[in-house]
Amino acid sequence: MITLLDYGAGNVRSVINAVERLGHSLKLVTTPEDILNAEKLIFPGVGNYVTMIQILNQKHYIEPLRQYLEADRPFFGICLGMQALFQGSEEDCSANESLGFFKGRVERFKTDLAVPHMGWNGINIKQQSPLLAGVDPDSRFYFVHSYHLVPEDPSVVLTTTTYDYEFVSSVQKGNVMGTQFHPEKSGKVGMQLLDNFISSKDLHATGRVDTQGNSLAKRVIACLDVRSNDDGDLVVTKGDQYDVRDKGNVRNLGQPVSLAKRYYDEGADEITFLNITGFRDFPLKDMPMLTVLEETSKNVFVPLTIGGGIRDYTDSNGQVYSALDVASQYFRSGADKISIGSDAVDVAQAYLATGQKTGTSAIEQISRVYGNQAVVISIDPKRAWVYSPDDAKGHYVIPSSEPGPDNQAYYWYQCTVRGGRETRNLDAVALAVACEALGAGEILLNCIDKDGTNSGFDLDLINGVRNAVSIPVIASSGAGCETHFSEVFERTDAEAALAAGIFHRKEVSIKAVKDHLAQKKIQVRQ
Ligand code: 1PR
Repeated sequence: MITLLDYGAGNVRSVINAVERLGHSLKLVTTPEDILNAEKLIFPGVGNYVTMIQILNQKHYIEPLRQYLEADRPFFGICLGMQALFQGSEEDCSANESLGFFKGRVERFKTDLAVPHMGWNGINIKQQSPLLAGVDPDSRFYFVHSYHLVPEDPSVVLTTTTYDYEFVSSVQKGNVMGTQFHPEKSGKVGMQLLDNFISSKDLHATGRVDTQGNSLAKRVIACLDVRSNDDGDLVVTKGDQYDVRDKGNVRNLGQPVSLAKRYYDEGADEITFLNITGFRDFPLKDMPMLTVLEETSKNVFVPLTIGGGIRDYTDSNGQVYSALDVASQYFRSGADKISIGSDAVDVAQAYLATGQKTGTSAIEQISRVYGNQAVVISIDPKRAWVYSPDDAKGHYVIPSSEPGPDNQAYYWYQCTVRGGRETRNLDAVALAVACEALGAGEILLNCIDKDGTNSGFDLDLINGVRNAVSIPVIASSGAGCETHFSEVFERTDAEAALAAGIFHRKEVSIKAVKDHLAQKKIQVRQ
């Protein structure tokens, strides 16, 4: 029997699903005594360090956890669950008490690379441990964090990982261990590691080693635009420049849950669901997307992002739901990240107009509770043509290689809301910068002009946004063949590339994309 410490934030469903998939039953901690009675304890932590430590203190879990750890009983901390074992974090300026089992602190990445460190990275193994039995030293695991450990005692280091510099990515002392990466999101190799923790009778490390692992891979993401078709069934659809109808009917390209499973099996590094009519249908009303997430997360052990309809909402009975309520439901149902589209434009416009952060916007609230790595901004820009840069003062303007519809020589990337139906006087670069300042952790950069065209990614747009922010950017819209992926990674600094149509129509497989990238010497997870 595995005991899971769920302090109520982040996606613990994935860990539950992974443990159950491995054939074990699981008990959730609901009282401090449950900790002391555990045989093996897993503590998955995602999100915000301050929130986590506050909750552990409020629930009176600190003392029993300390007793459990001091007795050298089996403990596995994941991400924040490992960071909690140390004495404190740069993220937390309050007087809250951490577990302090290991000496050392948690510090923010100091690098010019994108922070959060997000994606599939390798491990350099420093100790032989039953936890890593059967794990190929060339494996990559899924990381998502802005802070990393700085232990005082080097003998507790189990693995390190390189992201600009080498940092500690897992620790072990006796039966107490933890990983910065997420085994429950790391596909088969992650399942192996979890199984090792659960099944090994003796977990003690057996000696020093020194292996060199892989570096961070570029991510290939499959995107599923989801909506109800005209018969009311939830389907994956795909448009051309956001028009998803063909002869008046919504195109049906498959069922969301089975398609997501197919992409996981084919090697997708992440799966993104966009509820494309979320702007008009309140997501918590009949909750079909929650069911999609619940079902998908039972079989898919890579990160899941969900977008559409994340905003404050008042229903016909006057009941008020905050964007945080909506996001919390999504996280509880198995999402690792939520993506905000229309609401982010409204929030950014208000912020840019006043220069004031209210602290109450969806971006700020959700990132405060779940961490900024969990908040993706989905941008839907459309080219706005102008004759001269002076016609678009204050915007990021591009000289066009082809003349515009009325012979214009320039364009800028105008933000839209409601699935491209409304435009705003705000450009995509300014939106991305404002959202980063408000607490977003990643940008999903679509382009309406390119969507569904198979003509390649919009490299000017991607460079404009990527060079203006320090958070990861996912290039999206326009992928038509394998070379478009190598082009976007060679000619921009995008951390990930997303496609929909070519995967749904089976024109190009995820494996073919990855084989091509590997041949071009671009790091990918195979
Ligand atoms: O505004 O917070 O409710 O979120 C709505 C979400 O739905 C946004 O993320 C928005 O991008 C998305 N959305 C709204 N309408 C559409 C539509 O297509 N009519 N889909 C839509 C956006 C764009 C990409 C697409 C890529 C790759 N889809 O996700 O998958 O362009 O396509 P390709 O590889 O086939 O070219 P809110």
